[in-house]
Amino acid sequence: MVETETPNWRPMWEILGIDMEKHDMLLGALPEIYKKIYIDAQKSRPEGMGFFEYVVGDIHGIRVSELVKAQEEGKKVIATFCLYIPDEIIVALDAIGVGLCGGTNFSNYASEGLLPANTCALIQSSLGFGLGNICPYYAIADLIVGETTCDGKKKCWEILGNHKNVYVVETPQCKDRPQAQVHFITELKALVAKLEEITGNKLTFENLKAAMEKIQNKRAQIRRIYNARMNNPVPISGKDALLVSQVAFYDDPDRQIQMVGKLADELEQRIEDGVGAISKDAKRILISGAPMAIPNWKLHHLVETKGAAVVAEETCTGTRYFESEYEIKGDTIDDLIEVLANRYLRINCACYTPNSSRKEDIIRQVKEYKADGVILYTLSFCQPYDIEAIGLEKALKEEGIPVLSINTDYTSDDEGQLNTRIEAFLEML
Ligand code: BJ8
Repeated sequence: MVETETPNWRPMWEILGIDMEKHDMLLGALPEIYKKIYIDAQKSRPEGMGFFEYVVGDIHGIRVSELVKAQEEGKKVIATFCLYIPDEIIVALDAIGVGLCGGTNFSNYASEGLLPANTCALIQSSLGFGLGNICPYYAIADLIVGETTCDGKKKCWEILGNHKNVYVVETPQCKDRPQAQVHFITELKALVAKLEEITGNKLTFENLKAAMEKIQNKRAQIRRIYNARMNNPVPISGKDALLVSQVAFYDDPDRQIQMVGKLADELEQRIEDGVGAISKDAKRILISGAPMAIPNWKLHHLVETKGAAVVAEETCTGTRYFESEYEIKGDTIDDLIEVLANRYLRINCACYTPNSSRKEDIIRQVKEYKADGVILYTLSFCQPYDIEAIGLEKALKEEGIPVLSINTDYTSDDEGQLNTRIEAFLEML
């Protein structure tokens, strides 16, 4: 992790009501994990990763201080958990969006007794961060926006709502139906009304259009990183690309446009110069499945320490975040909201039925990223992704695509077994 002098953030955390003892433990452990995974295990990293390293190195500091300052100036902080909640609406209303999610089991102690043991790691972790007062992004949020995707999350909002200001968007279940579009538009308008009430600002055609342009630009920069990953040798490791995506969820969109854009420039130059982050002969792996919230770097680390390269992620912390571009067209707010609804309903998530386009996305991406094999990644006790993985494994094999299914959690208990299975899979490719 970059050794830079960081200001003393303790007074800020104390004002936010952070449990300092637990927080010290959390931040105390992170640099070592980061060093092992990112510094010691990698060579030939792009220089542009320095910025992302700095952001992670001060994960609860500088960005939180920006949010505190923005709140003092009257802005609101809106926290979300799912790609289905449009950033565009939050930005248009001059609020700040932060993606909240838990990628470590460190926080699970705080959700113990509130969730059954057979709850997915992501929900256990997220709820623990929220209730344990160890995440300043939770502490500072003026509103937490949930959604009705999987059952575990639905129940999580009820528990969280006893302690925080929570609003739930009802995402439709059969997203391909015409009535789902009508319903989602109604829900998005209700979200607009809620956010107008919280922010005191009014949605206009102009501010929504400007926000859509900004968010599309942010996504376009991330797409450039992914486009670069289609090359051989791959100019950036999967681990580093994952970090870029994870940071994108909570950093300032304008800064992201600039810094991700700068990194993309560097990667494009690396391609021209034939510089790779991982050997040209490395096996190329596409990972598909559940999102990987920061600091969940487990699977990428296991794959890349075996000499392979993760070249893309068909996940919400991967391609689902930036694919489904849209044309900004229309003359009214309603027109723009319809464009947004159609775009978001195209995100292929296992919580919806049917979700057959996900298979098509994976097959297309295997070709685009020239992947030698696919790893289907599911979190233990996540039924939607688990069930889809069975059908996808069969379907991909029928297409002649080598596939490995991995079901895991945030612990390191299964690393020995996973190492053996991943090694065998890579040898077979
Ligand atoms: S659009 S993937 S961000 S819902 S792993 S909590 S599904 S039990 S996260 Fe997601 Fe939106 Fe879909 Fe993307 Fe439930 Fe499964 Fe846990 Fe999950």
